[in-house]
Amino acid sequence: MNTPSLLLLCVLAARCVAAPLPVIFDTDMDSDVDDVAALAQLHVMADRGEVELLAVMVSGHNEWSALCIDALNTFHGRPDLPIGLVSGKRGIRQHSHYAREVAKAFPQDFREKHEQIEAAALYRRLLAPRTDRDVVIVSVGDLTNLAALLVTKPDAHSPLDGRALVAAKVAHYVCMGSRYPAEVDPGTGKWGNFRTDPDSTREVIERWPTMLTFTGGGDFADAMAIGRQIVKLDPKVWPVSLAYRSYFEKTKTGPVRHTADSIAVLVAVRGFAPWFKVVERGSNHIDEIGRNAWREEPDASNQRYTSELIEPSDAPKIAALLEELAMTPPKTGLPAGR
Ligand SMILES: [Ca+2]
Ligand SMILES: [Ca+2]
Repeated sequence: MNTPSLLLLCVLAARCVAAPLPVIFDTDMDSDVDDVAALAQLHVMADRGEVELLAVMVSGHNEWSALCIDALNTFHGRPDLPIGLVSGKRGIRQHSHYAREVAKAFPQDFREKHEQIEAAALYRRLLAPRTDRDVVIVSVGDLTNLAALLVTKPDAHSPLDGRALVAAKVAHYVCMGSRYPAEVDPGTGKWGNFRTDPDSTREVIERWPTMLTFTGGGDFADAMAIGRQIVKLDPKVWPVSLAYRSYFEKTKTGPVRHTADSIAVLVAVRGFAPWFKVVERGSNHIDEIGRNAWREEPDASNQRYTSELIEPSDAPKIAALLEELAMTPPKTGLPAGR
């Protein structure tokens, strides 16, 4: 082979290796524990070159959530990863059975070393300099931060308002929330990510300008529950193990927990194939208390959901994959001397 064709081959080969997917993770990191496994999975995918983790946003007012996130980020070798905080009166405070425990047991310096920045401002700062419409947002908590982002005004980072900035820079938003095709619980419980802040939920879903994929919870995520292997890890070494142990102990549940947030991460990074059935036609409607119903009409071409497996018998296989990802040691190695 002559030199020019060898060069061409090299260029083509380089192009075939996909660039890491730039991801912003927006989490409540409070009431439920599946956020911990989901964040661990994103870090492992970043270690493997699948993902470039740009930041983590906290969607609720629990004072331990950001510290817990920083402890997880530090464990995975990303101690300085930016963390954005919820702002305004819409964000709610939910109790956590693990965030304080993880924040106190593992190294983190969120209060001492990190910029205390509102999530909407951090979104703007991260999105503005992107050169392609390539960022993927995964929300596995309340939609409070994203509603705040959409109504931001032009600033020093960008002449675009929030919605235009999202339209220009965000390729895809994957939203873990509620159940499909509809959630019908008449109670007033604030659960499932949509009912916690219904106004923000409605605004985001009605106004989101790019592709929006919903992933469901309930039986769908229960079928892929994990935790049996995670809790076998040493909780003095592994924050994910401490989080799941603490959650199971305090809620008197276990030995497994659903993977709603992990499924959202998997879909965002690796897509639907070969497991997840997709419903393209229709759009998601949110009532006054935050219950959703998927309606075939009107069709929103940018909205779709998955809440069912193509082959239900694949559930254990997917659960095993999710648990293995959450238990993969950081590329930087396990912390020494603990
Ligand atoms: Ca830190
Ligand atoms: Ca969550």
